[in-house]
Amino acid sequence: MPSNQEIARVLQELVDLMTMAEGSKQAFRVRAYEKAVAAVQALPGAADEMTEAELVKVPGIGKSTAAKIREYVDTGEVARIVDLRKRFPAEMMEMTRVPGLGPKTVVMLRDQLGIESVDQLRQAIADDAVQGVPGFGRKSQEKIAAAIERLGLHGKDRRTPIAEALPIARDLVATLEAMPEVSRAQYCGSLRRFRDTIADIDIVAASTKPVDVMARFVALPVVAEVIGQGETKTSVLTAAGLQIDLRVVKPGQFGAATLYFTGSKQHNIELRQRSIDKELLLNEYGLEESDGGNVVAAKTEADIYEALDLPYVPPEMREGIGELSLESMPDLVAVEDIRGDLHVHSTWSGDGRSSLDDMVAAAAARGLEYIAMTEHGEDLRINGLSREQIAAEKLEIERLREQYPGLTILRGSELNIGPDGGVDYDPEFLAGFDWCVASVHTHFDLTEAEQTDRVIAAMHNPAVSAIGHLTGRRIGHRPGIALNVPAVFAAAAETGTALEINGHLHRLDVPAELLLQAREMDGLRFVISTDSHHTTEFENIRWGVANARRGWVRRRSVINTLPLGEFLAFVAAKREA
Ligand code: DGT
Ligand code: CA
Ligand code: ZN
Repeated sequence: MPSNQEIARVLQELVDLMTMAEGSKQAFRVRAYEKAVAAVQALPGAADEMTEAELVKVPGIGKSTAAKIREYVDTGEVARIVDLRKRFPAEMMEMTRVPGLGPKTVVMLRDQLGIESVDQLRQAIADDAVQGVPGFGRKSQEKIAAAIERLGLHGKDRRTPIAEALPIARDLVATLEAMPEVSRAQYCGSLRRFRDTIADIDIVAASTKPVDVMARFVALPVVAEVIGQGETKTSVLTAAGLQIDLRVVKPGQFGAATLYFTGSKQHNIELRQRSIDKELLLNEYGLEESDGGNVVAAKTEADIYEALDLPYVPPEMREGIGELSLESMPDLVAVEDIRGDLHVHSTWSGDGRSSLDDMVAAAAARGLEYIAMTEHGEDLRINGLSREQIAAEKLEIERLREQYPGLTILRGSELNIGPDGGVDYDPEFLAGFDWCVASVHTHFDLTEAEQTDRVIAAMHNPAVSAIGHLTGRRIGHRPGIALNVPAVFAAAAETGTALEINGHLHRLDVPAELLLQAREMDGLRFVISTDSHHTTEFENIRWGVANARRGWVRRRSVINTLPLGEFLAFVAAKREA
């Protein structure tokens, strides 16, 4: 029953726990499990239907991993993980999210000072109790304290990155919908609005048998602890301490419930006010007449908006920031509009995990009209491509172009923006590429003025058609670089440089809050890309689009919704300017 995604997640937990146990990401067993995660994600069939012998035959899955997969499928648990969780509790694991805290340091903090959580570390730094511990000089203490604040990793305000929560919620919805008692299920709350971090997962299910549904829910392997179990609401915790609230409602009230629990609170308040003005009453059960209680709408969200004479508001826009005052909704970009993917890596890049042939085949199978292969530029150590490698890759691309006449394969590069705004190669060599995206991969600590200058300098390079993952943030792990955002947006519009909206769930970069700042700007153009390093990651286009929608990005400002000719004209316009 567990999906490949769920199994991959279990193995990923094993990777994280083993990293702690071995003290290094490079340890042999850590690498072995890491390979297995990728192998399971890439499996064409269902892993839970494979025998141990079949699993071992899959490249990347060893004997011990195969046994653990079967153990999980058969028992809903892996004994090794249960053991390791006792040694390294979730709160301790969370400490490794703080930049600068590797597994060895975390273990040392516990062994020497008894520090077992981010909260305790924060307190210890404040009390000046970490002096003398190697790696905790005055300067690094300040850095770590600042990172803890910025990442919101402490106290009741602790938030979980979307990359962790979304797969759990999607699996849970699929599991609930597969139950015979459940007619519909939907994750709601901040996750459905596509915030990049969430406090808890809110799920609504429609059923006439709530007691049965709750009983099945608390028995699922994802549930580590039950906080409260009732007929309409049950709250549980995952092993990582993430809270999940499940509400079961009658099928006829499903729309009213998902609307209410999707929020935001501010959006709900405004909807309720609007209802009162119409002598109606809105709550999680439905929209009814204030006198008499006749139900006007409840089954679907669309029914309720319509009854309030409002256009349907997409979940990503429900923040109470003016969306209910609009005459009509903006023509937001949608997944179906996307024709090309302009940020794609293969094993030619050191960190790519699928071959060029496989990446191109996957892009063609998805029906993409054009892609750009953007391997890392030579300045990126280990992962970058020399000019000779670029020349060799060119031959491969030419062969693939003949093999896939329906797909246009652009030859590109992901260039590295140096501290002064310079990029890889030289102008003549750069002119040979069809499309280049330039990104910040180093020097994250420069001042706002320095970062702004370097990004704008890169925009003035005619070969740079787009800026990749603008802030360089890793959600929940590394904050973005300091930037003068209005100045960067103005320069992008002026130079005809597109801003990438990176769909990787760890990045979602440009962040939606920044996109919202650009919603009145007319000249700015975006490109929504997956930054795929594996064939399965083309799927991330959904998340890039969702992030764009949360930032109110319209279809017409996204250049990879354009037919190929118009898209290439955008690239040419900057080069010829
Ligand atoms: P989170 O969990 O902090 O990431 O953000 P949300 O938006 O998921 O907030 P949460 O989980 O507290 O509540 C889920 C939704 O339920 C919220 O977006 C709107 C609705 N809701 C919760 N409390 C209230 C309330 O006091 N008034 C109204 N109108 N709606 C509420
Ligand atoms: Ca929530
Ligand atoms: Zn990059």
